[in-house]
Amino acid sequence: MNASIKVVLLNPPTLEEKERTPDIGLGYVAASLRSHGHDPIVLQQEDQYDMPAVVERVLGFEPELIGIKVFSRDANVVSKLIDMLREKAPDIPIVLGGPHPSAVKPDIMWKQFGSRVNYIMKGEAELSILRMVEAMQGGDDPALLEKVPGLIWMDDTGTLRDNPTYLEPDLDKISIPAWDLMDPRTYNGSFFFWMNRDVTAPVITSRGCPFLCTFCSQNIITGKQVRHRSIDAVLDEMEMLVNDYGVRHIDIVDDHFLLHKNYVRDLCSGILERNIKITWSCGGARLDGITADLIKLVEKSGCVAMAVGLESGTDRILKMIKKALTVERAKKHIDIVAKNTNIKIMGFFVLGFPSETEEEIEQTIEFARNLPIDIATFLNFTPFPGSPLFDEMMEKGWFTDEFWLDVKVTARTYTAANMVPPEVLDKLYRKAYRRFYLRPKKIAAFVIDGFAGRQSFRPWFRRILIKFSWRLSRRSFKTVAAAESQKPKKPQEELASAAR
Ligand code: B12
Ligand code: SF4
Repeated sequence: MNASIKVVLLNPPTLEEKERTPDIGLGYVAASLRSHGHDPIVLQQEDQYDMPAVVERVLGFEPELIGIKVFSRDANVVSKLIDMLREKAPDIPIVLGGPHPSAVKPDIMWKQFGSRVNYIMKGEAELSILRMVEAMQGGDDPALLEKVPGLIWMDDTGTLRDNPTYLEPDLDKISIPAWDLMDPRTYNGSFFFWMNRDVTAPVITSRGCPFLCTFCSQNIITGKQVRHRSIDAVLDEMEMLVNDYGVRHIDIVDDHFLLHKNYVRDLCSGILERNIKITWSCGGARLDGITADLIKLVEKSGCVAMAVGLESGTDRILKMIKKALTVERAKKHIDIVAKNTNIKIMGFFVLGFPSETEEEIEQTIEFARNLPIDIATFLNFTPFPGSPLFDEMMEKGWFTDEFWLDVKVTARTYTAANMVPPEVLDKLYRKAYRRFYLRPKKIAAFVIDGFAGRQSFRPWFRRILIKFSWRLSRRSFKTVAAAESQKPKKPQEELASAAR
């Protein structure tokens, strides 16, 4: 056994939306380190964008290794963070991991970060982080570096090496996330912004996705082969979260939960048999195999909401992005859920794919409007590294390698010949939200759900009410202030305002 080291694992501060739940990826890496006697700390920086404070916080733990999770959208922030850490603590080794290093081509990753960090790792990291620490403690002996799955490194001959990644086939062999290092009670709710604020924890039941949607880069991390945890392992974790951390709601964050009918049936039956008192939701749900019986069981076991990737309202785009779905089938699936349950459905739609026309975007908006879904989330198409569409667009020269060092997922920062212009997309984006939400049916549903105190809408409703009353009070304050200013002033007030 090698000497124990203190490791700070963190995600960087972000300028975009704030996370609400613990990051299980970091939790898994931490659990693996601890299972081998190391001393990890998990820091999530979602509450601040104060770089010097983050640097101070990290260094305050006196780490012997700093591990940073990098989403592509955070590449630029991470770059700055590294420079600041290096300035204050040039000798503490830094390792990067997560989606961005996994997705970006190794030479580009090396060019962007290679000279400033010690290790860059692709893919799932439970095994590789342990091997990396061994290599570090062994003075970066090339024989040890070669054994680190997913490591991108420069060998003595100056050749850039890109070790193959390792996907553990038996997920039950992986320790569950280090929940005590990211206590769900200290986070503020669910991934679903419109969901409850009960104590929530994310759980994964499987890794990997067999689909090949061309806008998605999921399989660069978890692969195409689906690996399930055993039902008992998942139920044990759920029970532990309820009993030890007061968790009341679970977000299943698999890539495509609900796809494997037998697994879903067994899991739901298990929740009921063990009488685990939770509500749950799932993101990335694929409804391909859904039946009325199964969805009723899903609801009975506590499911209150699901997010479904519907992407487009035209078959041409669905085919182009290889979604393995048609508009008609998507509608049929959604109808099965809506007719048989009260599960809230959140549809995800993407606007502005390459070659998509204005008319096609309008069709997607109308498609969303006509579906029996509760929430629609419209996203501007963003080319993520590691996705086939990204590669295609790079080949066409629509952006450069440096693209992700200066991008926000919410804004189009490149120009491409066959895409609707950014200003038109922006207009359609706003129109999509207006058309979907500003209808008597939707407004009434929110009001009824809000007053009925249905938990899934309670926090959002409360927020709207607070905003509304704040606006009202400001308006009445302004009205009073305006009326006051119209009143004839007393002589001394006249003087005071003239002196201002
Ligand atoms: C659940 C999920 C979410 C959740 C939770 C995110 C989170 N904090 O983990 C929510 C809904 C919040 C979310 C949000 C977003 N997501 Co998301 N998400 C996923 C999803 C479906 C599963 C992630 C997961 O839990 N996997 C299971 C765990 C075990 O894996 P993991 O977190 O990746 O961690 C492993 C490795 O990455 C690695 N690792 C992780 N951290 C570290 C750190 C170090 C130091 C090391 C060495 C290794 C390492 O080891 C871990 C254990 O094996 C993935 C798809 C996928 N399969 O990866 C997309 C995915 C990661 N998301 C993606 C995106 C784009 C986003 C958003 C930017 C979406 C947006 N708003 O536009 C945001 C950004 C969130 C952020 N933190 O910045 C992309 C990332 C693409 C990219 N190159 O950046 C993915 C790949 C999907 C896609 N579209 O292709 N997401
Ligand atoms: S969008 Fe969903 S179904 Fe398609 S590849 Fe990505 S995770 Fe799989």
